[in-house]
Amino acid sequence: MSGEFPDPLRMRDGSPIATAAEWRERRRPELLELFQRHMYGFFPPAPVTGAPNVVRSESFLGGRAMRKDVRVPLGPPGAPTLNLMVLTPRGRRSPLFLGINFGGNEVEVLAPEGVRKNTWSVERTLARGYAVASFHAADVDPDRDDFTDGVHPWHRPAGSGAERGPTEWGTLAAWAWGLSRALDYLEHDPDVDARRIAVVGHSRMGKAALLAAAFDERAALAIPSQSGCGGAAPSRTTVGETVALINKNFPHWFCTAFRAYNDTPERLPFDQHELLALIAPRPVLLCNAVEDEWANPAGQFEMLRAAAPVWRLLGKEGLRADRMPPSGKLLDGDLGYFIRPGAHAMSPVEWAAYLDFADRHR
Ligand code: GTR
Repeated sequence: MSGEFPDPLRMRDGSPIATAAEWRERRRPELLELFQRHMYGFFPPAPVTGAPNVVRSESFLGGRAMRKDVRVPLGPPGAPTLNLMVLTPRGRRSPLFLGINFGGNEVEVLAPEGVRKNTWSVERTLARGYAVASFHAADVDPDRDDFTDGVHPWHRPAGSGAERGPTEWGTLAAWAWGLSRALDYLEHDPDVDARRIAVVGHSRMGKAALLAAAFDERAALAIPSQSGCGGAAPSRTTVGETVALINKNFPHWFCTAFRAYNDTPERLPFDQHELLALIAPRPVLLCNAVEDEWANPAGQFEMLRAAAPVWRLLGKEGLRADRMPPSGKLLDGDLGYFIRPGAHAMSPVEWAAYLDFADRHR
């Protein structure tokens, strides 16, 4: 492992982690706590709510698939509701891609390929035997520095004051928690193979997808796409977006305690390879675009290298290569990597890579 990043197989007190049981019982819980305390804020528990409500169930794509729209409550009566759209190939229980959209279920996810910058390749995904489920980010929390809207006011820690406390959850944690609420529903959907749910997302939604998969072991596979800083890219870097810049431009994404590391990310008690490692032994695919230096594609590959010892400790192969694969070629394995030519966007090219990777891990 490169010496500049903390050793994932060493406790904060310096003691080594030598067995899979020690990883699960000691190091994984320690990292879950540290990431919440210093970066994303603490997740509230799953809410006690009424039952999800299927408000639409109809044939889709000329009968080849089904569309269900499900309202998933995110708290007590009056709290926001997730409008989860679930598209399933007809006639069989299917593995599924779950992700948050920026623009709305209809506007973004159902748009034909190529119409919008971010594409979901729904027809192709269904034709390859996968279901797709998505909801709009604002259902959980609108993307602005305002903690009076979204789910936050419904899940404040006991005794909190008017201001957001230093370790109270930010918007990325809220989005990730929303993905877990979607999983609560999807686990019981008879058209979905709940043991094979991949969590996907582009850019800020890729950060949320990675965080959700790290914390929620029901996600079988994680595909953070061009997730960058606060996602799969290192905080200890001078390439692309930095901790100081992300906290300045998006003050609501993280807990306010994270700002203490703006100029000293090397003081963080972890780096993002350890967020990846929380997913082990489940597979992860990092996707990038050559022109999207802001998301630090090379730094993300370094994070895979630094995370790989955890997969190996858990009896997996780890990372199959020492170098990034050439543009357009999928590096398969427990720790996958894909980079394509072009700029920041979720294009049909990455969807094809998501599908190929998922096929190999079915
Ligand atoms: C950028 C931000 C990135 C990334 C991106 C996106 O402005 O700096 O961290 O999340 O937005 O979500 O498209």
